[in-house]
Formats: sequence, C-alpha cells, structure tokens
Amino acid sequence: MATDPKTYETITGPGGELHQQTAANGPHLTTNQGIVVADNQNSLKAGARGPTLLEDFILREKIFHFDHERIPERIVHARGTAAHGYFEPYPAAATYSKAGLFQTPGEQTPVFVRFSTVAGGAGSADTPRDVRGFAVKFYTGEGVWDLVGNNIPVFFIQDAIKFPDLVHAVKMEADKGYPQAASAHDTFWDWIGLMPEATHMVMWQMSDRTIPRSFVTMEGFGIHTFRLIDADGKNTYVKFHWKPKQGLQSQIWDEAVKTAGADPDFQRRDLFERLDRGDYPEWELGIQAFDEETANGLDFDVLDSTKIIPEEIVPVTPIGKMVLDRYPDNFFAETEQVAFCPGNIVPGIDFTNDPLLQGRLFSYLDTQKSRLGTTNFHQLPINAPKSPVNNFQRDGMMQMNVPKGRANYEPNSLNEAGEDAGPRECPVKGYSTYAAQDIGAEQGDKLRVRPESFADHYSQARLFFRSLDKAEQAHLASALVFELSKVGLEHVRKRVLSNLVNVDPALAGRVAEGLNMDVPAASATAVPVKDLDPSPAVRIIGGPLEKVTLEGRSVGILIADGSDGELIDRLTSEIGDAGGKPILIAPKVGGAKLKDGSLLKADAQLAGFPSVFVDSIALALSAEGTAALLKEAAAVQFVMDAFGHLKTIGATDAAKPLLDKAGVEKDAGVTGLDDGFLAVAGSKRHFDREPGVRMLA
Ligand code: HDE
Repeated sequence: MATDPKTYETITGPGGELHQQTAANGPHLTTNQGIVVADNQNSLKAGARGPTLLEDFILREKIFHFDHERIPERIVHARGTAAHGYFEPYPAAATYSKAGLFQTPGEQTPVFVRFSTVAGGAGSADTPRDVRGFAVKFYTGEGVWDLVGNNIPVFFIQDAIKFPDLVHAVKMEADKGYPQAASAHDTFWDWIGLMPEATHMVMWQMSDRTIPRSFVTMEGFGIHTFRLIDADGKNTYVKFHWKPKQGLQSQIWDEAVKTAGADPDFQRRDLFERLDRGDYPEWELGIQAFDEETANGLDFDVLDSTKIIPEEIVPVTPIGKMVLDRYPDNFFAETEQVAFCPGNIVPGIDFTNDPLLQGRLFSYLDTQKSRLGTTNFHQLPINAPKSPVNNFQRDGMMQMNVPKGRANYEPNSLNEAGEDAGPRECPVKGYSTYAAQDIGAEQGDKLRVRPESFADHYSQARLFFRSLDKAEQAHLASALVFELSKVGLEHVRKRVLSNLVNVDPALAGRVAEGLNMDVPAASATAVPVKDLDPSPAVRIIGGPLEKVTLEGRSVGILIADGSDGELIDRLTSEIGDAGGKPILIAPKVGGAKLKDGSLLKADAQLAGFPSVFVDSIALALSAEGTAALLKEAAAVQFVMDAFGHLKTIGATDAAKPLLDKAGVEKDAGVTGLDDGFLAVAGSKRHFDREPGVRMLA
C-alpha cells in the first residue's frame, strides 16, 4: 500500500499488529460524537460467548446510522451518474443575455451534470430503451442556474397535469411490480394510444436516440422555449441545445439488450473511464434564437413542448462550451443528493408560459423536500451556490447555518441601534421577471383549456420519421414491433396502429406486418396532418453530428496463445495514436503466451468481456490460438455479435476459421489487420450489412 506520511499514521494494535489509518479527518476512527473507537470488529458482550449488551453505544450508533442510509430514490430519473466540469461562454452569448456567466468569453463557471435514464429504478441497468436525462447545474457568480433537459428535444405531453399519469403508465405495472425500466408493456402503450399528443415523442423514443452508445455521444435539449434578456431588457426566445463534440452514436437494440446483462453499469463505467484517462467529453451549448414574429410565423406553437423548431428553419447558434473533467468523490453525497430545479434561474434568463415548464417549476422544488427530507437541501455542498446566500429564511430540519444576531425579519431598523440588520433587496442586481406583453401574455379568462395552436399532434411526428435515414427508419419500425409485441391487449395495439397511420401509412403498414395484424383505419385528428419539409438535423446516420473517427472509441483486440507480439504492439500504438482505446482481451486475464514465448497480460477475460463493450474488434490470432478458440463459445459469440452489431472486424488470415464459424461474410467492414483496418474501424457502423443479419420491419 502506498502511504503518504502526511495522511497516514502507523500505530501498534493490542496484539502488536500494525495499523495504518487515514488522516483526512484525523487519524483515528471515531463515533459521530467524536469518541475514538478502540475496536471496530467486536461488539460488547457479557462474556466471550454471551449476549451482546444494549449498552454498546458504538454498535448501536453504527447500526442505527446504517439502517437509515438510503433515501427515497427519484420518482423518475432514479438511475443516473454525474460529473463535474466547467462552462465557458463564446463572445456571442453576451449579445443575447445579461447573465453573468455569459459575459466574459473563456471565463469558467463550474458545472455538475447528471445523466440518467427515466423509467428504471436506481438499481436498474444503464441501457434500456429509454430517454436520457441531461441535467446541468451551473454554479454562477449570480446564483445557481439549472438547465434540466433530456437527450430528446420534445416531450410526451403538453401540460404538466398529465405527468403523474404518464409516469404511472410507463413505470412497472401497479399490480405486478414489473417490467423494470421498460416501456414495452400494456399500461404504457394503453396510455400512449389514448394520448395522440405523445406521438411525436414516441417517434423519437422508438428511434436509435434512446439507445445511446455512451452518455457522451448524446445531444441534450432544454426542450421548452425560454427567454434570454439582454442588458437593455430586450427579450430573445431560445431553445437550448447541447451538441456533443464526440458526435452522436447509438447502439443496436440487440447490443443494448446484451449489454444490460453483461454490464448493467456500462454507461456510468464508460463515463468514469473516460474521465480517468483524461478523455474529457465536451459539448457546445447552442441556442435557437428567435423573436415573436418568427414564433408567430411557425406552423405550431413554440409554447408546446411536443414540437421542435427544425434547425433548418431556425439554426443553432453556439454560445459556449462545456467540458466534464472530474468525477464525483462520493456517489451519494453528490450524484444522489444533487437536487435540480428548473425554477433555479439567474438574471438574464427567464421562463415562458409553456404549461409543461410551469408545472415543472413547482414539481422539482417539492420533490426534493420528500427526497432529501428537509427544506434546507440547498445547503448540501453539491447544491449550495458558490455565490453568497443571504436571507431571513431560518431554521427547518437539518439547518447547517448558525446565523448571528436577532435580525430574522425585514424591514427592521436594528442598524440604528448598532446591530447587524441583515441583507436588503437590490433592485439593480436583483432578478426581475420579464414583463411579458408578447406570446402567451398573462391575459384572458380563467379556463381549463388547451390552445387551438397545440392541436396538431401528427405533422411533426411525420416530419421526424420521414427525415430519418432508411436504416434508422427500419430500427424505429422494428422497435415499435418489438414493444407492441409485448403488449397483451390487442385493442391497445390496434389503437396505436391507427394513430401511426396518421404519422405515415407506410410505417403503420410495416408495423402491422411485423405484428401480423391488419392496418386499421386512421384515428380521428383534430386538424389535418401536414407534410412539413424534412429536417436532416434530426438524423443520427448521415446527420450533421455523425462522426467518422477512432477518437474516444474502443477496439477490442482478441489475443490467444501464439499471437504475434509485434502485430499487437503495432495495433495498440496505432489505435492510441488515433485517439482510440485499445483493449486486450484473452481467454485468461493473466495473459496469453505469444509467438516468441513471452507472456502478454490482458485487460479483460474473454468470457466476461463480450464485443458489445467495444466499437470494433481485431482478431490478432495465430492458427494455434484460432484452433483453441473454435471450441470456446464466448469467442464465437464475440465475433458473431460484432458482425451482427455491424462493427468493423479486422482479422489475421489465421483467424479465418473463427470468422467462418461465427457466420461472418466478407464486406467492406471485414478486413485484414494491415494499415486499412484502422481507417475502417474508425468509420461508422456498416448499416448496409444489416439486412443480411436481421429481419427488420
Ligand atoms: Fe422531470 N422530474 N418532470 N422532466 N426530470 C424529475 O425531479 C417532472 C420533464 C428531468 O438528474 C423529478 O429531482 C414533471 C421534462 C430530468 O436529478 C420530478 C414534469 C424534462 C430529471 C420531475 C417533468 C424533464 C427529472 C424526479 C412534467 C426535460 C432528473 C426527481 C411537467 C426537459 C434530474 C427530481 C436529476 C426529474 C418532475 C417533465 C427532465 C418528479 C412534473 C419535460 C433530467 O420533480
């Protein structure tokens, strides 16, 4: 054990043994009352084999605290992981907003970002088909700003009042307690079929966006229309976008399913490993900025969160970048206790009347009290602003502050008696709400209604589907077939199909065919469905954020006895030079005996490291190694899956029998291990291989 003399102290135990103790908070183990513990292994007993004594305050305190270690998990987005980093504005940012964090190009504002799945519990797997949360806490000089978004730019519902029903429907069924982390069941699709406004989001949800390869290969979206207010009080409407420098990348559905079994922590591990090796993920913050006139000219209402503004109509202007460079020190204290609230906003940013956003402004503050147990949750280190907090709010459970004096009300004149009078409001620096006299201005009768401008539920769903690449369309149709095949209620399947006819009759036909059902008549629509111009920006395959690179991507190099050390060395260094991550996989983790007789240690054992963990594979095998691996199902599956998941496969000539046994057919993504391999390995997946390996709808 490496010891730092400053933080460790060596003491002699009662039996003469040596103990090394950490000195982060002093060298000795203590109770919560600071009493040094002499023995942390044995409880206090009346006689060596006698009863344990109630008197043992050390035992009681330890077990008492342990019994209460868990807090309620989040109602949604329970499973997540997080990282620290910073945000830096570009010069453009200040032209739109007076917010302090946007004023000085290059000046860093610390951030904490939590990525999550939505439906599954805290202990569920990382890779279900699910929307991902993308929540960013900015610790600005003017207070905390939370941009609590998702990896999809639209939402299921237009009004917050429907949220509890949506969540009940998607979570595990109330009587059965399953399925966990899956929308493929009766109650979700029952609700969706009855909720046409959800159709657009369902298209995104069934697309490859909900099976991201990594948290760092996702886009993020603020979804709602917000406002930026400049120094002159001018309002600009904005939609926030996070564009990943790593590009967009998704898994194949079969791969995601297998990943969940092989490593339920796949995405959180991926994030930690990237940060560990200094491969810091980066996103550009962009805005779609528009004025009221543009808003009024669109085919839909910008206050409706089930709609995008196509980037082809209002382009995204980059206003800054965010880098994640440090993982949390403690999962519970930081990732679990972080409390995001869309209501946390700073001067220069403001809300709109989007009825979904308005409901969220209440929900998050409220839920933190139930989750963290006290209104003082903002005092936890991960939630505390890095700017001063100064007010007359007092007391409450777990109060950490010790305010001095008796000024706990305002106004007061205690200063006139020479006492500390406490803080006062500041109209100049203070947050002032934008006096909205524009879209959605506060006016009119009290009504429980939805505006007419929210009525078109299908045109953008059609736009999305028709904008996708062919392979993505096939994935989407197949995802619908998969999910609806898990729905036992036939009338529910039928209703969803009749909604799909409105999206695209051909899509409905493909899904019906996949279910072996007839295509029903289209469901009634409130307004006629329009053919809007396609938006190529929504694509992953062939879209603006698809990246052909080895940077940040991994290559699994399979080695076995007899492998050529020189070849392995060359591959490893070339992959590293290209910014990729080589991973040596062998039947035994202790290593393989190479051609020259030396032993090369592996990074992973083949049986525990299926090819779903990497982006491409290299079979650096000798004839001897290949012969042995032909009898190892994990090796055959390794290759078969890489092929089925459309990955590049590089192989020595000697590995050919393994390729044959795995059913690999030669195509542009199957190469030798010469110089060409890296170029192909860094390319995108080989989607043209797909029709030959699986039947898609
Ligand atoms: Fe959330 N949402 N949400 N949501 N949401 C929560 O807050 C809620 C919505 C999102 O990593 C909860 O702290 C309502 C849209 C993320 O800690 C809860 C409505 C978007 C996270 C809640 C929505 C989101 C949450 C559960 C409809 C994308 C995880 C625990 C009006 C823009 C944050 C918690 C984290 C979490 C309520 C809709 C994103 C219950 C009522 C739209 C990323 O407060």
